[in-house]
Amino acid sequence: MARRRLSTDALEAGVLAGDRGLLARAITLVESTRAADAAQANDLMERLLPHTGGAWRVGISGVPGVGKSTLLDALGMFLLEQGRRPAVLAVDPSSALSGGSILGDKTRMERLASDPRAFIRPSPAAQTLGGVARRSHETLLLCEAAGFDVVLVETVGVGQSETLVADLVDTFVLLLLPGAGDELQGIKRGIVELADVLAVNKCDADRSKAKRAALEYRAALHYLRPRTPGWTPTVGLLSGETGEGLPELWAGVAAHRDALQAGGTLERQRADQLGRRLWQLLREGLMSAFRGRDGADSALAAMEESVRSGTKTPGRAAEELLANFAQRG
Ligand SMILES: Nc1nc2c(ncn2[C@@H]2O[C@H](COP(=O)(O)OP(=O)(O)OP(=O)(O)O)[C@@H](O)[C@H]2O)c(=O)[nH]1
Ligand SMILES: [Mg+2]
Repeated sequence: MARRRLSTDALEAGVLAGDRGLLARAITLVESTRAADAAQANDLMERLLPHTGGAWRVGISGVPGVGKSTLLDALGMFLLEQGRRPAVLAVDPSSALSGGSILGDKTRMERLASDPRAFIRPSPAAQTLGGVARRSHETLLLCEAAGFDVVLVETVGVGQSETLVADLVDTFVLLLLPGAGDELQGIKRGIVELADVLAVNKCDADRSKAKRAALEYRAALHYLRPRTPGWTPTVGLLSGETGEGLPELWAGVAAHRDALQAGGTLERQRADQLGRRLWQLLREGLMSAFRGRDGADSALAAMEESVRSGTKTPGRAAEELLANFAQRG
């Protein structure tokens, strides 16, 4: 689908005016992998930089099926009622199947998707890195420049995505399932450690089970070090479907926000995130420069084969490849 390229002026003005169509075009630009687009995207981001930073950035995570999309719809509507302007960056698991153009998830965020005051940007799960879209950081900033004052970032809970999303947002909300408390013994421990606000979702289905899970998580959290100094993560009961526990969930987010703002922690956290973003982009850029040279693929494949068959050490192979890269620039 070849569309006329929009000028940076037009995109800048459109985003600043809060035009959702032009915001979507700007996001498509920053997501593009073409070199010409990347240059324009950097220009645009630089111009918009003074208009960013104004939103509260909230990550919503949890295992597939925990109810993230259902909650985002309810939370988005709740925020609209409070006069906020929410934007949602969603990861859409279903659109991976259809090639990613149509928002299968819109059925789960029906109310919010049809409200002209809100903005939803889906990313097909297939195009994400560990459940976080490649350009979520920039997309989030674009939403801020467009005047959205709460940006909700959904991620599929597949392990590494939580670390990535914690690098992106101010407050990290983790949804849990009732009866899944024993997950704490295993891999989820590291994820729970990152969470600022936790909620046992689907409490409408089995309240006593949900209550028990919340107690277990609360007890376990005592042994974990909170991400924000002076903040004790909260564990509430929630139903994205009935809306029960929603005001309490948001109150938890607001309280965490206050804790972050006290003592300049928020500024430091955002500065750290920017620093890490630079390194991330550098790594990405170096890798693509490394792989993008003529004949790089076959040279790499040959070298890898030598390493796999034991005729070359990995160290020597890396040394030779890097020397070659440095020489040819
Ligand atoms: N009983 C109950 N069911 C819920 C609730 N929230 C979501 N569900 C159901 O759980 C299923 C998954 O909900 P989603 O909102 O799509 O969950 P998700 O976490 O976005 O799932 P993925 O995007 O696939 O990772 C759906 O069938 C929902 O109807 C809830 O609060 N209570
Ligand atoms: Mg979902």
